[in-house]
Amino acid sequence: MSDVYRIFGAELSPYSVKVRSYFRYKGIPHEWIVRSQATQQEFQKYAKLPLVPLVVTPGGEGIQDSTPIIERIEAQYPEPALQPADPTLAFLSALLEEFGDEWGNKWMFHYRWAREVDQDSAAGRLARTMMPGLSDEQYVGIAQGIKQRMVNRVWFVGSSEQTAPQIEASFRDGVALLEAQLANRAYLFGARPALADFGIWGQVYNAWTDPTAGEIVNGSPRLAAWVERMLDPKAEGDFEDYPSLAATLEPLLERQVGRLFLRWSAANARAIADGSEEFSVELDGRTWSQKPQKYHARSLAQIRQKYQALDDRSTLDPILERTGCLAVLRD
Ligand SMILES: N[C@@H](CCC(=O)N[C@@H](CS)C(=O)NCC(=O)O)C(=O)O
Repeated sequence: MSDVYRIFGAELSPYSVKVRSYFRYKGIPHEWIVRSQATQQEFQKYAKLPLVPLVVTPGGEGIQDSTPIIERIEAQYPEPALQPADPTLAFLSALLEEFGDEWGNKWMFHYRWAREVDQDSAAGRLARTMMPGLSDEQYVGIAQGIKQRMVNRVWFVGSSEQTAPQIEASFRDGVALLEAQLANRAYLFGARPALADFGIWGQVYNAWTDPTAGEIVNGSPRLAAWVERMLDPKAEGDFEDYPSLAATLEPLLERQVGRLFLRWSAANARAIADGSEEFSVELDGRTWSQKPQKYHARSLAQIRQKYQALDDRSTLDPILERTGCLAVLRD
C-alpha cells in the first residue's frame, strides 16, 4: 500500500495551504490535488463536508478541518515537534493559531472581496483553477458569477460598511506587530515554525496574493520574507523561551487577540447560545455588529478546553491577564 497522503485543496484556500505547508515541514509524503471540476468526483468519495482541505490517508480515510487534521497527523509523526515543549508557549501558539484561523480570516476575506481590483483578481484565479479548460468567453461569465457570489457573502465573516474600517485597521496593526515579532527570528516562536505560524500564515499568505492586501504585506519586508519562507518551512534552530519573545509577542496578544478577537469570539458564542439572529459588541471603542458564526463558537470551546486541560497555569495566567485574554478563556 502506498504511504502517500492526498491533500485536496486550493491555492486560494487559506486552510488548504496551511495544511500543505505543515505536510511539507514534517516531510510527510503527500500529493497536492487541486480541487477542480476534474477532481470533484474523487473529492466527493471521501468528503463529509463540501470544504477544503480534505486529507485522504494512505488507508483511504477522509479527514477534514485543518486543526484536527494537523493534531491527528502530529500524533502519528511527532518529529520534528510542531509545538514548543514548554506548555505555556505551546498554549500561546495554539491560541495564535485559533486567532489566525478565525480573525485572520476576516482580514483576508474582507480585503479579497471589498474592492473591484481584488475581486477581479481572486475571481479570475478561482475560475481558471476550478475550470482550467474554459474558453475566453466562458471565463468572463464564470469569473463574473464567482465575483458576484463571493461579494454577496462577505457579511458571513462580519465584513460590512460598519466593520470595514475596523478590519482594515486591525490588519495594518497586525502586519506591524508581526513585522516586529519577526525582526530577529525566522518564525514566530524562534528558529522553527510552530502551530501559530501555520494558522496565521495561511491567511496572510492568501492576503499577500491579492493586490491591495499584498501591497500592505510587501511594505513589511520581514513579514514578506516569512510569507515566502512558510511556503516550505524548515527547522533552522530551536524555539526561544518566553522572556526573549515577550517584548513583541505581548503587544500582539494584547492588541489583537485580547482586545479584538477574544472579545468578538465570546460575544459570537453568546449570540449562538441565545439563538440571536445578530449581535453587537464594542471592540476597542467601536461597535461591531454581525450575524453569529456557528463554527467559531465551537472553536472557542476547543481553545477553552485546551486551557482547562493545563495542569499548571502559574506562568501562563499572568501573561493572559496582562494581555486581556484570561477572562474569556476562563469563562
Ligand atoms: N475550519 C475549516 C474551514 C475550511 C473552509 O472554510 N474551507 C473553505 C475554503 S478556505 C471552503 O472549502 N469553502 C467552500 C468551497 O470552496 O467550495 C478548516 O480549518 O479546514
